[in-house]
Amino acid sequence: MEEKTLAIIKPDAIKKKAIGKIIQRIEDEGFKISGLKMLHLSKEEAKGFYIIHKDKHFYESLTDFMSSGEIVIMVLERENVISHWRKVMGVTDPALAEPGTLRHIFGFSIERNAIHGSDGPDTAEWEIDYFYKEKT
Ligand code: FUP
Repeated sequence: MEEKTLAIIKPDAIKKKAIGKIIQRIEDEGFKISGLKMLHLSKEEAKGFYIIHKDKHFYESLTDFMSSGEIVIMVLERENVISHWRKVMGVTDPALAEPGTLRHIFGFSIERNAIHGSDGPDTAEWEIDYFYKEKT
């Protein structure tokens, strides 16, 4: 089976009406979109998703931002999907992201950086489960 990753279009990019442009880029880059949904996370859901950062100084602010509006969640597939998506997305801080990357084009700050992508196979599996596994 091909590798999968979790991609998120964050609230800042949604407010900029960039969903269409970002999905076009995803298709142009050869990704298959095998899951897609729009959600508005509660503060608790955002905190759960970023639990790995719970002791960081930016945790409160990041989870406020991520629960401030709708987001679009996607499961992407492709050869080398995790590394290719991170390349298309660009580094965390939009000011340092290479021209042409999504964070360079649509990001505003290290927090409001428009896009998310899993950082490895275990994280991808955990993140996909977080949004797709039936909660019992
Ligand atoms: P990335 O894998 O590029 O999304 O980056 P990180 O895992 O380092 O960061 C996770 C999230 O925390 C990012 F969406 C941005 C946010 N963040 C901040 O809000 N402030 C910081 O100083 C660092 C990261």
